[in-house]
Amino acid sequence: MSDTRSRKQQIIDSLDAQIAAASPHSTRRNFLSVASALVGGGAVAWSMAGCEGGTTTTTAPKTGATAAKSAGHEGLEYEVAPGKLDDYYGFWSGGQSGELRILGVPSMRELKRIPVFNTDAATGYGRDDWSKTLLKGKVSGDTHHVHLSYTDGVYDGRYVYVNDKAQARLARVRIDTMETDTIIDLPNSQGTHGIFPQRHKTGLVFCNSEFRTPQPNDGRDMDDPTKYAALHTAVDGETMEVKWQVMVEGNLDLCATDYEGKYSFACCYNSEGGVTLEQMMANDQDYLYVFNLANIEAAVAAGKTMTIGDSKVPVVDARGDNSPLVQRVPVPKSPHGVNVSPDGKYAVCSGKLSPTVSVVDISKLADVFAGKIKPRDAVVAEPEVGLGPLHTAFDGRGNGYTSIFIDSVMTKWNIDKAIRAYAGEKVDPIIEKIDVHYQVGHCNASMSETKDADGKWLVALCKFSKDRFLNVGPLHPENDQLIDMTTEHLKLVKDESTYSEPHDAVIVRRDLINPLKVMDRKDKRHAFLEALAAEDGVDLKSTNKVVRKGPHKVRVYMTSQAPAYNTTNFEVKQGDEVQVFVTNIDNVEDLSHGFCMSLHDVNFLINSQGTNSFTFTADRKGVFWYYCPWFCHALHLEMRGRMLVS
Ligand code: CUK
Ligand code: CUA
Repeated sequence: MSDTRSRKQQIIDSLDAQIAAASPHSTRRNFLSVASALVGGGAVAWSMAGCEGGTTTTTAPKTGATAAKSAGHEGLEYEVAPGKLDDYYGFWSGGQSGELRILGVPSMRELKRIPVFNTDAATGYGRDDWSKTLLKGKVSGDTHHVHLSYTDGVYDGRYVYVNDKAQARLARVRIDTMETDTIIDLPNSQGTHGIFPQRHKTGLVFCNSEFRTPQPNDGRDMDDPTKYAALHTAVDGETMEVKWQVMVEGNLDLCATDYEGKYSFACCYNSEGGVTLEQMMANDQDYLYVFNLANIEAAVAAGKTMTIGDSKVPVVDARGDNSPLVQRVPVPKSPHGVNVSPDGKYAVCSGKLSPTVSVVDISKLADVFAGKIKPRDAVVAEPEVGLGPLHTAFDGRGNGYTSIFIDSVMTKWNIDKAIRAYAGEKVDPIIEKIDVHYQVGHCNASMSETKDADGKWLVALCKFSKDRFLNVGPLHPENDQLIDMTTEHLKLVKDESTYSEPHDAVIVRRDLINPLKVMDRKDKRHAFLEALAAEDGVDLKSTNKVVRKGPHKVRVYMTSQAPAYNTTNFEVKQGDEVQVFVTNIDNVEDLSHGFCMSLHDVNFLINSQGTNSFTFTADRKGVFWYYCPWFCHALHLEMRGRMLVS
C-alpha cells in the first residue's frame, strides 16, 4: 500500500466515489468496480486486509433479481398471505419526517405512522388543541432511535421512547393508544442522539447530546472549544421528568444500558474536542464512556451538583479524568454504535473509522471502577468485521451481526470465537458476510435488544436504494431489507422502500404488544379535554351544545355516531374563536370519524369512544359545511353539518 493518504481520507474518498458512481441504472457490480478504481485500491485494499486469513464466505456481488429470488427458500415463511397477521411489530424511526412508524414483520407492510414531532394532516396531530400543548409551536423533528420500555429485560408493552435530534427532545408514545403522550425538552443539550431505557424495569431513559456546546450556552466561550461540553441526561421513564445530567468533555453518540441497572454506555467520538472534521478525526482512539449509575445518584443525593443556566436540573460535573462516576474505555477511532448482547454480558461498540468492533466485558467493569484494572482491560475482543462498522444486532445464539456501511454488507461473527482470537487462539470469528443494497446504517434483529432475542429476522436499514426500485426522482426511497437468520447462509428475502429516513428499528414479538381497539379515555389527552369540558359542566359523551365563553369566544360540543353528527348546525359570530369538541360515541372497532370545516383549514380525527378538539377563527360570514373525512358508513358522504357565521 503506497497510498499516502490518511485512513480517514481513504474512507472519505471511497465513500465519495461510491456515491458518485451511483446512478439509477448502476448495478452493485459496476458500483463497486467504479469505487475501487477510483480509490486506487486504498480503502478497498484495507477492507480486504480486514478479512485476511479468514474463511469469510463473502458472497459474490449479485444483481437485484438474483438476490431477491426466493424459489426454494428453505427458511422461514416470509410472505404473509392476505388475511394473515405478522409475527412481529416493527417500530421504525421516521428520521427527518419526525414521526414513528409501525411495520409488520416479516411482511414489511407499513401499518401505521404515528406523528410525534411533526404535524399530520390526516389526524390533525400538531394542530388540535391537545397536541399543540405537546409541540409548543415546533413542527419539525429528526427521530433516530426508538426503544420500548422494559421490565425484567423484555419489552413490557407500555411505552415507546423516541428522540428528536433536531430540537433536543425526548418523546413518549403510549402503546395502548399508539399516540404521543409526552414530549420534553432536554436542557443544556444539542443533537440529542442516542437514547436507551433501563432494562431491569421501566426506570430511567438515558439521552446523549452529540453536539458539544459552551455550558451555559449563552454567548460565552464561543471561541474556546476546550470549554465545550456534552450532557448524558437521565429521564424518569414513568414521569418523564429530567432527573439529572452528567457533564463530560467528549461528544456522546449512541447509547445503551446493561440488563441490571448498574450502567449506561455512550460512544464518544471526537475525544479530540475538535470543531472541524479534520480535528474531530485526528486521534486513532476514542472512548466508550461507562456511567456508574449508583455513584452518580449518590453524588446527586449528596448535592455534589451544579445547575447550568436557567435549568434547575442537577448536573454532576464529570469532565476530565476517570472517576467513580465515569470510566472511559479506549476503543479505536470514532465509534458509532453500542449494543449490549442479549445475555447481558457484553457491550459491543463499533469503530466507524476502524474496521473493528470492540467487545467490552460488562462483568469486568466493577474492577475498572474499583481501580483494580485499567479501563482498556475490559475489552475482551476486537474482531475485524469490515469497513465502516456501525451497529450490531444479536441472534441469542452467541453471534453478532454488524452493519458495515462502506462495504455495504452485514457481517455475522461469533462472540466467543472473537474473544478466543483476541486471547491469541488461531480461530476466525467471522462467519459470513451478506451484501446489502446499499450503505447500511442501523440493523436490528427480532427481539435482539432483549434477553428473548430469537434470531429469526434481521433488518438492514440501507441509506441508498439506487437501482433497487423504480426511479421516483432525485429523492430516492431508503431500502429496508429483510434477512432470514435461520438458514445456513443468511438470506435476503425482501426489499422494502421507506420514506425519509428510518435510522433504527426494533422488532417486537406480537404477543408483547396489545393496543386498544377503541379508546378507553385513560390517556392524558382525554384528561386534558375532560378538564376543559368540566369548566362548562359538560359530559363530553352525551352533550351537544354551544357555550359562549366571552364576546369573541365560543365552544361547540358535539357527539358523532355513524353516519351523523348530533349537532347538524351551529351559529357563531364573525371573528369568534371557535373551539369544537367532537366525541365519537360509536363503540365499534375501526370506526373513526373526522371533522373537517370547509375553507377553514380545520381537519382532525376522532377514534371510537374518543374525543378531540380544535380551535380556529370564524373569520368570514356565511354558511360553511363541516363534514366527516373518514369513510365510516354507506351514508358517510351525508355526515355533515353547517356552521352559520353571522
Ligand atoms: S444513527 Cu443513523 S445510522 Cu442516528 Cu443511530 Cu447510526
Ligand atoms: Cu363519519 Cu365518515
